[in-house]
Amino acid sequence: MQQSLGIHMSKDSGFVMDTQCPFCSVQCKMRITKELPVLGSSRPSYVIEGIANAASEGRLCVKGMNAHQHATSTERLLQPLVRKDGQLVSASWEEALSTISSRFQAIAKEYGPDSLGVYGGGSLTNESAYLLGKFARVALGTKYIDYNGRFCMSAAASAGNKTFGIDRGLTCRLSDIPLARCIILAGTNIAECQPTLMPYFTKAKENGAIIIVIDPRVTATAAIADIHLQLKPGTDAALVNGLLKVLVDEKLIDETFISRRTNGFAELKDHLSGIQLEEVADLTGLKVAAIQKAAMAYGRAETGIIFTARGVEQQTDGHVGVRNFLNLVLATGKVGKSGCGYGAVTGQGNGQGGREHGQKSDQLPGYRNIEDEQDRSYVAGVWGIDPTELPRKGVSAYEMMELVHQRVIRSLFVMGSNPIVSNPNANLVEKGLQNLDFLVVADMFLSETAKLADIVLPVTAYLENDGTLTNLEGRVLLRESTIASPGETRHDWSILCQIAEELGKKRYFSFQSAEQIFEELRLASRGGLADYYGITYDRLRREGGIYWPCTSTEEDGNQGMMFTDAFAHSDGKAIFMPVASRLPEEIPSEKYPLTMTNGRVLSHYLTGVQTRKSPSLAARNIENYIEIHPKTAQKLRVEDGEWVEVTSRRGSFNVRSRITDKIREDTVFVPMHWGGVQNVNKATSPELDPHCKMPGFKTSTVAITTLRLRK
Ligand SMILES: Nc1nc2c(c(=O)[nH]1)N[C@H]1C(S)=C(S)[C@@H](COP(=O)(O)OP(=O)(O)OC[C@H]3O[C@@H](n4cnc5c(=O)[nH]c(N)nc54)[C@H](O)[C@@H]3O)O[C@H]1N2
Ligand SMILES: Nc1nc2c(c(=O)[nH]1)N[C@H]1C(S)=C(S)[C@@H](COP(=O)(O)OP(=O)(O)OC[C@H]3O[C@@H](n4cnc5c(=O)[nH]c(N)nc54)[C@H](O)[C@@H]3O)O[C@H]1N2
Ligand code: SF4
Ligand SMILES: [Mo]
Repeated sequence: MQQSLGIHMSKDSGFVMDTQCPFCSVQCKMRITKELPVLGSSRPSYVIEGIANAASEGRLCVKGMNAHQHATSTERLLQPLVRKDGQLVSASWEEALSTISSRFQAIAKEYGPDSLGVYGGGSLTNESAYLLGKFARVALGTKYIDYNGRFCMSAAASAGNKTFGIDRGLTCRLSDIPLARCIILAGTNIAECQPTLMPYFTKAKENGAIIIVIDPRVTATAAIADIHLQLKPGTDAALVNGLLKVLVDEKLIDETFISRRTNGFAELKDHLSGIQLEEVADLTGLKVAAIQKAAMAYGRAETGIIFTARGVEQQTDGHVGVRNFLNLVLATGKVGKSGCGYGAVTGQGNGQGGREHGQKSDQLPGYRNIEDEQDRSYVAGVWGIDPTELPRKGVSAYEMMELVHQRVIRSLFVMGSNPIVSNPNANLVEKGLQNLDFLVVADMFLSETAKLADIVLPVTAYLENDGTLTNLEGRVLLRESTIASPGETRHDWSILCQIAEELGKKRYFSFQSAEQIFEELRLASRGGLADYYGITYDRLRREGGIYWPCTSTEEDGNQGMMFTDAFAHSDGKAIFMPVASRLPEEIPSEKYPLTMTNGRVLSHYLTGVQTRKSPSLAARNIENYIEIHPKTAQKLRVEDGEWVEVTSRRGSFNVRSRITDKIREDTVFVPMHWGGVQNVNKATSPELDPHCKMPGFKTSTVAITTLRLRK
C-alpha cells in the first residue's frame, strides 16, 4: 500500500507548499504557509499568497484565499462510515471495502452489471476521472457512468464538436483577450465566477475594446459593459439570429473566410432571410436599435472574442444556442488569429479535463467515442481487455437519476458530486437515491447526498492529493502535495484501485501513484482528439503548464491558438448551422407568472458543501435569497428581506426576498448553493436538450407567495 495512505497526523507541523485553488476553472496557483500556533492560541494560522502563472498571473479571489478553511475544517470526514441499524457509524477501511465489493457483486449477480451506476465529478483530477471511467467499464462492467459536468459543459462541448470538430473551452489564449476590439460575454458572470480573469477584460477596455454583456441581470460583470443586452431568459438563440441578420444586411461578414474555411453558409443565409428584427426584439424583450448597435460593434471590430457560459448553455436549446454564437464567430472570420476566438467559460476546477477522459456515458479517454469500433479496440488494447468486454454507451446524468428512480439502477457509486442538490427536479432525485439498494459516496464531507449513503468513504482534499487538472484554457497543470493525508482519508484514485482489487480486478488497477495513472492516460489518449501523449509530469514541473493537444514530448506546450489554418473536421472546415428562434419550453402563465433563472454568487461554490465549511466565505452569504424587481415585488406584496415560497410545476422551496432593480420585471434569480428547503432545484425543470442532454436549468416558470400572509 502507498506510504501516504492511512497516516494519522500524529503531531501538528507547519509547512510551506505550492498548490492550486480547488474551486473554479482558472486554477489559480498559490503558496500556503502554515504557521504553528503562537503562545496563547490553540490554532495554527495560514498565509495564502498567489503565485505567478499564465492564467491568474498571481491573483487570487476570496474563495481561493479561504479554501484552506474547508480543507482544514474539523468537519472533514476522517474515517469510513458504514450504515448500521439506520445510523452511519465509523468503520475500518477493510470492512467498508469488503462490504462494497460483496454488495456490488451480489447486486450485479441478481440484476446484471448494468444495475450498478457510477456518478463522477469535474473536481476530480484527470487521473481520478480517467480511472473512474475505467473502473465503471472494467471493474464493474457497467455502461452506466456519467458525471456532474453534464450539467456544466455539455451544451458548449457538443456545439464545439459539431461546429469546429473539437471541443476545447478556449480556442485562443487568455492573453488574446486584451487584444480583442470587441468582446461578447453571453450568460457569463466572470466577475463573480472567475474573478481573477477580470483584469484581462479591463485591460481590453483600456485598449479601446467594446464590451457587450448579454444577461437578464445587471451583474458585477455587466458593470464593465458598454452595451448590456438585458434579454428575457432563454432567448439567446433568437437574439443571435438578429445579430447575424444585421451583419449579413450590413455586409459585415468575411466572405473570404466563409468560402475558404467553412461549409453551410448558404443555408444559414437563406434561414436569415426569413428573420425579422422586430420579431427578435419581441421574443427577447430588447429594442431593435440595441440589437443593431451590438451587431455593428462586433461586426466592425477588427478582432473579437465571444464567451458563453451557463446562462446560454443551461437551456433546452443550449446546444443550438451556442452553435448560433459560433455562427457569429465564423461569419465574421474572428477565429484562429490573434485577439480572436470563442470561449466556453469552463466551470469546475477540472471541468475541462474531466470531460475528456471517459467519465461521460458515451466517451472513452482522449475524447474517444465509445460507439466507434476503432476507438473501442484502441482503448481496450491499452487496458488489456477484449473490445467485446467494453460496455456500450449509457445515459446522461439526469437520465441516470430517472433510472435510479425506476429502480433499473439499484446501486450507485458517487465520487465528487452532490447530486441530490445539483440535479434538476431534486425531489425526484432524492426519492430515487433513498430507494437505492446500496449507495456509496466518496467525499471529504457529509454532503446532503452522503447523508443518504450506506457507505461513505473519506477522501483527501486538494491540499493532500497529487494530480493534473486542465484549466479553462486547455492548459494541463500539475498539482503536487507535500503533506500527509489527515486521519484515514485516502485518494480517490487509490480507493478505486482498492475496490477493484476486492472485485478481483487488481491486474487492471495496480497503480502506486497518480503519475503512474497519468502514464497510462497518456497512452489511452494518444491519437485521440484530446491527446495528452506529449505531456509528462517532468515537463509539467519544468514548464508550468502545457496545452493539449500535445502529441509528442518534443512539441511546444505553449501554442494555445487553435484553428490557425484548419478546423478539426476531416476536410479542415467548420460548419454553420441555421438555428430556430424560439421561446423557452415554459412560458409564463397565470398560475406561474414569472421566469426563474439561477446561478452563482462570489463567495459560494456549487452546492456549498465546501464553502459553507469556510467561516470567512459562509459569513458573506449565510442563506439563500431570490432577486425580485421592485415593481414585481409590489404586485406580489412581497417586502424586502421576508421569506417567500417559490413554486413551480415540480415543487417548491423557501428563500428570503431581495428586492433589486438589477433584474428584469418578468424574471427572478436564485443562487444554486443551498440544499434542503432552500434548494432552487426543487423547482427547476428536468426537460433536457435533445442534442447534449443538458437540463434547462435556467428557465422555469414559478409563482411566489409570501409566507407572512399565509394562514
Ligand atoms: N463564485 C463561484 N464561482 C464559480 C462557481 C460557483 O459556484 N461559485 N461555479 C463554477 C462552475 S462549476 C461554473 S459552471 C461556472 C458558472 O459560471 P457562469 O455561467 O458565469 O455562472 P451562472 O451564475 O450560473 O450564470 C451566468 C449568468 O447567466 C445569466 N443568465 C441566466 N439566464 C440567462 C439566459 O437565459 N441568457 C443569458 N444570456 N444569461 C442568462 C445569469 O443571470 C448569470 O449572471 O462558475 C464557476 N465558478
Ligand atoms: N439550478 C442549478 N443547478 C445547477 C447549476 C446551475 O447553474 N443552476 N449548475 C450545475 C453545474 S454547472 C454544476 S458543475 C453542478 C455541480 O454540482 P455538484 O457536483 O453537486 O457540485 P459540488 O457542490 O461541487 O459537489 C461536489 C461534492 O464533491 C466533494 N468533492 C470536492 N472535491 C472532491 C474530490 O476531489 N473528490 C471527491 N471524492 N469529492 C470531492 C464536495 O465536498 C461536494 O460534496 O451543479 C449543477 N446544478
Ligand atoms: S475560485 Fe477560481 S478565480 Fe478564485 S482563486 Fe480559485 S481558481 Fe482562482
Ligand atoms: Mo459547472
